[in-house]
Amino acid sequence: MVLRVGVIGAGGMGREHVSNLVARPDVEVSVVADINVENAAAVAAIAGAHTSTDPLALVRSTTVDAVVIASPDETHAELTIAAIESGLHVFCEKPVASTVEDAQRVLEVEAAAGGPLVQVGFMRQYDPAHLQVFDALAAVGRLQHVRCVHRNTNDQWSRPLEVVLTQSLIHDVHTVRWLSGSEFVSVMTYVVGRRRPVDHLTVVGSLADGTTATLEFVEAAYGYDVEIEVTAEEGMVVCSQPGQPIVRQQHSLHRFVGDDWFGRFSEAYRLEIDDWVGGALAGEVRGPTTVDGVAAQRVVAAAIRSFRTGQPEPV
Ligand code: ISE
Repeated sequence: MVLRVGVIGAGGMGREHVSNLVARPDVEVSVVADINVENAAAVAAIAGAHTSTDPLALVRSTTVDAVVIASPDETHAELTIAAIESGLHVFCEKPVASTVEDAQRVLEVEAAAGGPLVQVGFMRQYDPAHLQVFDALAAVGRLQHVRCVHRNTNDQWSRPLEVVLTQSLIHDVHTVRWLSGSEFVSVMTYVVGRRRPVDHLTVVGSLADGTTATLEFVEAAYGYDVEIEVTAEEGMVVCSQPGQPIVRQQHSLHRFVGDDWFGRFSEAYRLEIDDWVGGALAGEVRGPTTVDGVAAQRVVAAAIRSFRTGQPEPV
């Protein structure tokens, strides 16, 4: 069987997903929709697909079995709901919605449609280096603390706290939930904002099983760098950029740090979309679900409240 896929959003993520989808013999990317006609045409050309400027018409058409939603964040909830109502399998980029209420609405519509149909793009859990951390945790006893450090290259970006949390730090929220198998119960937010609303962000959290977590984010000047450090009762597990040698030379020690998430997580993007296609063809969802999307959005909402009140806030 061939899965006929429509792709909504022809920006960087739409392009990445189409490039991975065309490598599969069991997928036909039939339509790429974007309000920007040139972007739609450029990404559609990778797959020999048609183009559209009307994403809602795409999800309501009978020419696709499944849809990838990689449009701007604020469109995710409405498009995902429309796709579920059309009976399509959905891969929705994170966040599944911009607010807890909208994420919850997606979950309700999905439940009313008879079960999970949506995989959410929390791709860290497909990254080989993250998976090595996950596997290594089995041998180090109960977790005490998870530290995630997330450095974007986009030094020139100036995003408000709400956007940094829903676009970037939400990945680390999911990483902590996935690695610990536990839920955040409260969070406290600290922001350094001297040159822009958020220069540096730290969210300190406590989880239901007693583990604590620090989630740190910065728009870094030097490169895209994502690290995890887990402290457990019998040892520690540390993960950083994979596949780059450490070079000692002329009284210094070097390791290459890349530019962006496309390079750092290319394998994770490939593996997550493979898993989604396999699930959609089998009529199931195998990766992160809307339940994960709602849970992460609740942590984000509490982190925003904590910044406003200056107090720890329950999730
Ligand atoms: C971006 O939208 C992503 O999803 C990247 O994975 C993340 O690292 C980055 O901070 C976000 O802006």
